[in-house]
Amino acid sequence: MHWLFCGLLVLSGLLSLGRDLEADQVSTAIRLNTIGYLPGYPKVASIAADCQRFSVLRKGDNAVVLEGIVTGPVSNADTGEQIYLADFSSVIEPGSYQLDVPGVGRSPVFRIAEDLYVEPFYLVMRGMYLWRCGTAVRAVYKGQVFEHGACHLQDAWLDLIIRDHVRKDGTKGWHDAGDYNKYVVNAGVTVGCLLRAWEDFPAVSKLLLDIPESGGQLPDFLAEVKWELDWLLTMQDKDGSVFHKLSTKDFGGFILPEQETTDRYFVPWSSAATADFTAMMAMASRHLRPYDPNYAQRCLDAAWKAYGFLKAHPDNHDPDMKGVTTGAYTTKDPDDRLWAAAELWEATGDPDVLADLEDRIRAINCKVDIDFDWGSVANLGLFTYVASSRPNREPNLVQRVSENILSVADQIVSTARSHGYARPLGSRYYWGCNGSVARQSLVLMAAYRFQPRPEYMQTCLDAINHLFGRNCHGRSYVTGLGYMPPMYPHDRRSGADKVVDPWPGYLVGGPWPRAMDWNDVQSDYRTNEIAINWNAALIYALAAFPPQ
Ligand code: 9MR
Ligand code: 9MR
Ligand code: ZN
Repeated sequence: MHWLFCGLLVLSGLLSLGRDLEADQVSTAIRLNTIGYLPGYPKVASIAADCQRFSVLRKGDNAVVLEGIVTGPVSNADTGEQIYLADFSSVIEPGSYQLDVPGVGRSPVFRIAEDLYVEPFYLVMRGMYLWRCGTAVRAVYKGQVFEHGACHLQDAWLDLIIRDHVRKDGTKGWHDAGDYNKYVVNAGVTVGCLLRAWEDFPAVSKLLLDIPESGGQLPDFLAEVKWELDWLLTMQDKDGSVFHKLSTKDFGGFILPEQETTDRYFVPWSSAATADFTAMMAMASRHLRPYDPNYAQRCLDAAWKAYGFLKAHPDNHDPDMKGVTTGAYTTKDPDDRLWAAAELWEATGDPDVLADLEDRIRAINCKVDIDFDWGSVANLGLFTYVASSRPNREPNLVQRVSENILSVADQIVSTARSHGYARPLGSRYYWGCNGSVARQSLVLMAAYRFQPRPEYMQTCLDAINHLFGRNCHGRSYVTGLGYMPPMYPHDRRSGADKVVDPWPGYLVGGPWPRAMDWNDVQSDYRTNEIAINWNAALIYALAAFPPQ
């Protein structure tokens, strides 16, 4: 079966799971992936309560399919809990199950299935479509309608660029997060992760997204990314530089986007935005060329122009925000410039760009980051560099980067193994850390391509398991999916519409500063917002596990 089928799946099968069980039997002390498990992979639950035995019950007839003894306890430093582990990897028969732990209770119902991630992958990617700006969007999920009208059609004013009240087209793109602004730097890591998924996992090309472009020239996945690229192309100034963001002066209220009519402005350029733009456009040109060569050429021309500007302006240049107080996304540019050179070289084979890239790789001593986000995109460049089939790379550099990818992946594996909830990021908690947990899958999969060790794939699944419920909250961190998902994300659409449930398919930022510090309340933008860079990382992780 392929992603192809996901549009056809009857969602109600999955959704009814939560309903037919006695709510009072469920113990959130039993923490596992509440979506479920792929048959051929390890299955381990973390139990934060005293226990000895467990059994796995099949839903429907309550047959005991496995009885086992827990191991532990291990003391989990970041939550201060004593954690017991229940390993039920030997259960491989597809079906719906619950863990029963005498003296503790039952876990939420979960599935074992080959097609486990078909629906989550669809829903989380469709979340990107629902983030579209400059158009009306609509989705029906669990019988509820999520929709808004065409928004921000006046994007945007040039006052902060040319001091005249003049409008230039800046429509389309995705809203960044729970707010409706559009930021080039955060688009960078987002588009980078999505196009990396496109490149790494061929099954992605089969995904049907039910978007207006479906059935057209581009596969749906690329068509969705192109909505963002169309906007990004409007962010380049005539000289090749790229505006840092497009935004209202201050954050607006919790209204639907079409009701937000406050003026929005192009905000002056930054070198990081210009470099990320270069990388995105070069990468896009490569992947869109087979489907739309004219558009691909436009992307490549834009990338060269931005790169030329960067060459002429070699110093880091932070944006002059001109009093615009919304998301800052300021970041030093060396990592962005490295990624830009990597993608432009991969797209063109240009020897000068390769020289620039290899200088930059030497300058960071071939360092691979164990986690990364919008402020540190060197990994994206390094992955492209080592995966390339182009000639003339310096063998010693390729070797060192490859070794570093492997050793960092090994560290991620061992970090997950020593954590009570197998969290591949260990005890690091910060704004958006759920996105980073998902994004570690890019490092693991880069390593897997050199050395197909099963633990790299298993640790990708640890990341997914964590986000869907094997965490100290025992809840899914993704709206609309799994057990007790977030109900009150910091999302202006979800807060403003009349539907009780939040818009589905969105990963919330996650707990910090401590493991327990997540609050499912709308005002908590520090832990309970949603954002394109976090979803894109989860999309990458889920794309790694299409049905076999
Ligand atoms: O709603 C804003 C959210 O999207 C941002 O991530 C966050 C941090 O930049 O800021 C939020 O806006 C808040 C503002 O910073 C402070 N006053 C309350 C605003 C709404 O919650
Ligand atoms: O994801 C961003 C996080 O890494 C930063 O620490 C935080 C504060 O600068 O900002 C986050 O990004 C927010 C952005 O500034 C505005 N839109 C919502 C983003 C997610 O909260
Ligand atoms: Zn909009």
